[in-house]
Amino acid sequence: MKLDRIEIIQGDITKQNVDAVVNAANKSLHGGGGVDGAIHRAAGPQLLEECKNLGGCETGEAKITNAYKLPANWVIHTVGPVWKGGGHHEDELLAKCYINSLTLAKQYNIKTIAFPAISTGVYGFPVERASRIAIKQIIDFLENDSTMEKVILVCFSEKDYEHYQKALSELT
Ligand code: AR6
Repeated sequence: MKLDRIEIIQGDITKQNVDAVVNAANKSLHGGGGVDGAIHRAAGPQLLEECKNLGGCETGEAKITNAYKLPANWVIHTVGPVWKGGGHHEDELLAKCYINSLTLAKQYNIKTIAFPAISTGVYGFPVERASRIAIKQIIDFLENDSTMEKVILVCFSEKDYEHYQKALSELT
C-alpha cells in the first residue's frame, strides 16, 4: 500500500508533472545554484519576486509558492542542513525538511509531490545516509496519511538512484 505511493526516478525535477516540486533552497530563498537554480530558471523571474516576500526560511523549515512556468502547481522551498561531519543535528534537520514539506503539502491538498536529494549537493550531506533519512520520513508520513497519492524521489545521477533504491529495499 505505502510502497506503491513511493517512486524513485532518475531525471530532472523541473520536468515533473506533479502538484508540487520541492526545492533544496538556502535560508535567503533568493535562489542559488544546483536544483535551486534549475527550478528558478524553469519557473521564470516571478518565482524570485514571490520568494523575496517570504522573509527567508530556517534550516529544516518549509515555505510554499506558486510554480509559475513549471509544469507543477506549487514549489515547496525547504532548507537542508549543511553537512558538518554529522554531529551538528544534521540528520534531525534533514528529517525535518521532509516532514515539514509533506505536512505543508497536505495543508494545500497536494496529492503528488517530487523531492530532490536535499542537502546532498553543495551542502555535502553523504547521499547514502541522506537517502535512508528521506525514505524513512516518507514511509512514516504515508503510514499515517491516506490523501497523498504519490511521492517521487528525483535523483539527478544514476549513482544517487542506486543509493535510493537500496535504501528503499532495506527499509521496506
Ligand atoms: N533535478 C533534480 N535534481 C537536481 C537537479 C535537477 N534539475 N539539479 C541538481 N540536482 P544541490 P543542496 C540534484 O546542490 O545540497 C543551492 O545553491 C543534485 O545533483 O542543488 O541542498 C541552494 O541555493 C543533488 O543530488 O542542493 C543552496 O545554497 C541535489 O539536487 C544550496 O545549493 C541537491 O543538490 C543547497 O545545497
